[in-house]
Formats: sequence, C-alpha cells, structure tokens
Amino acid sequence: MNKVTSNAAPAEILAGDFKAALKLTAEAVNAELDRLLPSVSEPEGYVVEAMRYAALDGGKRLRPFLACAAADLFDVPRTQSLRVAAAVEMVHCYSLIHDDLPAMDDDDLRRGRPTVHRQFDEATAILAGDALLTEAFGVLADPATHADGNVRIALVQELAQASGAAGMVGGQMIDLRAADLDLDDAGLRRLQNLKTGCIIACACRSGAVVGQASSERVEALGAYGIAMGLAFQIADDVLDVEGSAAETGKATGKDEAAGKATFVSRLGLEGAKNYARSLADDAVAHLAPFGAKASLLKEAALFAVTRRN
Ligand code: GRG
Repeated sequence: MNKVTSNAAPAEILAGDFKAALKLTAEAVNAELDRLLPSVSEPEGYVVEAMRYAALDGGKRLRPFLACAAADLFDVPRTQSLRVAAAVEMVHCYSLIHDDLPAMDDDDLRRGRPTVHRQFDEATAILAGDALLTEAFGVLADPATHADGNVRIALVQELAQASGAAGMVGGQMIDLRAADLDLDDAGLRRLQNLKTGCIIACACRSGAVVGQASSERVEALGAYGIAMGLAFQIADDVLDVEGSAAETGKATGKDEAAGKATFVSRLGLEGAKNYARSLADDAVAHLAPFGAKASLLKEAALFAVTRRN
C-alpha cells in the first residue's frame, strides 16, 4: 500500500500494525516521561506538577511515534530512541501550554482536560512550558541518549532549529500576525510548515540522526516529515470545522470564528481534504529508499489525514 489514496476503507488499513504500534509507543513514552520528570517535594515542585500534568497521559504521541519509527529504520536501541522521542514530546507539550495561554489562543480545554493555566495558574503555566523546553535539551545532551557527543550535539541542533524562531516559534509569530499580513497560499504554507511541520520533521530527522544515518537519509525523512506535517495541519483545520470537542479534546470552530485563513477557508472542505491526501502521498514517496521497512511510517501518513482527533 503505497498511495494514501488507496481504495481500502481507512479504518481497515489502520486496524493493522500502525494502531498497535502507536499505542505501544504512547505507553512507552509515557513511562519515559514519567521517569524523566520525577515529582519534587520542595516548594518548586509545584511547577514540576504542572509539567507532569501537561506531559503525561495525554495526546496521540504522534511525534514520539515518528521519532521511534524513524530510529527503527537504523536499528537504534529503544532506550535511546525513547529519550529522543520524549525530548521532542516535551517541546510539543511546552508549545501547547504556551499556545493555550490568554496571550495566545486563550483556550480552556486541551486533551479533554482543563488547560495548564486553568488547572494551575498563568504564571505556573508559563514556567512549566519554559521548564519542559529546557529539560528537552538536557535529555538530548545526556550521554544516556547516545555515547557519541557529536550525535548528541547534532540532536540538540535539530531540536533548536525546529523549535526556535526559524521553526515553531517563528510559525507561531506569523500566525499571531497573520490577520495583518494578507498571506498568499505560499505564505500560508510557510506559516504551517514552520508552526507544525518543523517539529514533526524534527522527530523524523532526529530518529535518523540518533541512528547515525547518512545525510541523504536524514533529508529524506525530513522531507517526509514536512509533507506529512502539512497534511496533519490541514487535517487539524478540517477537524476544527467537522469535528467536535468530544472527539478532539479541544474547542472546535475557532478558525472560522476568528476569521483565520486556513487551507479550508482557501480551498473549501473537499479541496482541503484532497490537498491533505496528496501531501500524504508526497510524504510516502519520500520513503522509497527505505522499502518495506518503512511500512509503519507509510501508515502514519494515512493516519495524519484520516484521524478524528
Ligand atoms: C507557543 C511556541 C509556541 C508554539 C505554538 C504547536 C503550536 C505552536 C500551537 C498549538 C496549536 C496548534 C493547532 C498547532 C498546530 C499543530 C497541532 C495540530 C498541534 C496539536 O498536535 P496534536 O494533534 O496534539 O498531535 P496531541 O494532543 O495529540 O499531542
């Protein structure tokens, strides 16, 4: 099954290995995050409680899955790939905490629960996000992640590039300014690649980096991640229109209410779904060098565009 536009019913395809693999990765990364973020009894432990609230037991864990599945292509021991996966997930969780703050999206619901600033308070939420971001780099820099310091530095660079002003933060900045910028399609694609694609691509690339893969293979997985990230974001925009808070665990209908430009507002629902499917096909095409070994990553591209949460 190479093309995502396969005729088989999505549920039929996803009933196979991918769903089981995603669940297993989610359980393993939960355990890893639990180990990496131990509770603290001193007064500063309040922020650790908020970090654990944000990072444990929630979310699809797609980015950790991608990091582990990419690392599996290079036979990386799971003890190492899970640390890389946990670091990427920490950055993702930090971004969700900060995105939900009153100064940004001002959301009350995330992963079916009160957002961190609602459950704790705004200052604690800011600190919890800051600390998760910082901790992620600490995890990558630790020799337990890889014995070779050059590999660890390369992992730190990947995450820094993907999460900073040239990546996710930059995308968020454009998003906050989008109403004034009058973005064309290329501008919107760039916004979404930076905001969503870079960290997804980072998960894929980092799996290859910890496996000491050739730069061609790192690039191939990065290109897969960028295409899949955009498909994933467009599916998110579709869910904002078609999904419910019960399914997604967060408020829906926000884009239209805010008059936000998305590929749904540009292309209509069907046009956006078709575009997302063609991007998922593009993502799969980048996996050609890996042959059958990349079958879970192929299914992940399908999941990105058929998911309901
Ligand atoms: C605040 C620096 C900063 C960045 C915010 C990630 C992000 C950028 C904002 C979150 C809001 C949003 C809709 C982002 C687009 C990416 C996206 C779909 C995030 C949600 O990811 P999922 O669906 O979430 O993988 P779970 O909860 O499953 O982990």
